[in-house]
Amino acid sequence: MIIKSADFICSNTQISRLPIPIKPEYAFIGRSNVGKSSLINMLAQKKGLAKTSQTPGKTQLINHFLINENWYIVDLPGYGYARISKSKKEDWNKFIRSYLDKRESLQCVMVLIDSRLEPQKIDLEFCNWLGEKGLPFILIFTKADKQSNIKTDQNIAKFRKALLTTFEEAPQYFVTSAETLLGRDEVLGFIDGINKNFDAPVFNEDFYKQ
Ligand SMILES: Nc1nc2c(ncn2[C@@H]2O[C@H](COP(=O)(O)OP(=O)(O)OP(=O)(O)O)[C@@H](O)[C@H]2O)c(=O)[nH]1
Ligand SMILES: [Mg+2]
Repeated sequence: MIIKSADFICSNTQISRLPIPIKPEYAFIGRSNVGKSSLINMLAQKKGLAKTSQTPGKTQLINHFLINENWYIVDLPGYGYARISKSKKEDWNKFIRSYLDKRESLQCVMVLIDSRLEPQKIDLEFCNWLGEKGLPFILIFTKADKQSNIKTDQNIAKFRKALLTTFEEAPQYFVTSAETLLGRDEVLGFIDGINKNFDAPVFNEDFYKQ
């Protein structure tokens, strides 16, 4: 897929204010600092489209980016950020989970996993929650430029093995680097395949006009 345009559309804390769900949408989610915003900028080939930071907790809203005037990338706040209060964490959980569960046009949840780490409980739990809800998801391993391919492959194998204790089949996955563009064509190709089969969902227009 060739990216001709990538535009920031809106940031939201209210689900009722999201863009009308008539275009296919892909949510990028994962632990704080895993590289969600960097990956989005890499896919779009537009530096600064999504705000990145060395300090975890940078993305705090549901951010919609329109690609090729045809589909949305959604940048979500990271989970597992230790330095926020328990009540804020619970707010995050409620808000993001209700977005993921209710968004009619959401095609696939892109779960980002740091390829440098052994399987993390919080990531496995999140995948299991998606599985329980029947939400389609894939894994995107990030920051592959930071260590050897052998190490990356080992961590991926461990993560997939851990998922197979609860899933019958391990989900599809991609290995990426925002620095080297590794995995860019593959992730965009995956999205393109889904977009081609997209039928605009039936939705309650009044809800989105409030
Ligand atoms: N070497 C390398 N660094 C990366 C890569 N992806 C992200 N980073 C760095 O990791 C840090 C966090 O990246 P972000 O993209 O802001 O992470 P995020 O998941 O959006 O973080 P929050 O919005 O805070 O949840 C930044 O310092 C990035 O430069 C990558 O593929 N390779
Ligand atoms: Mg971010």
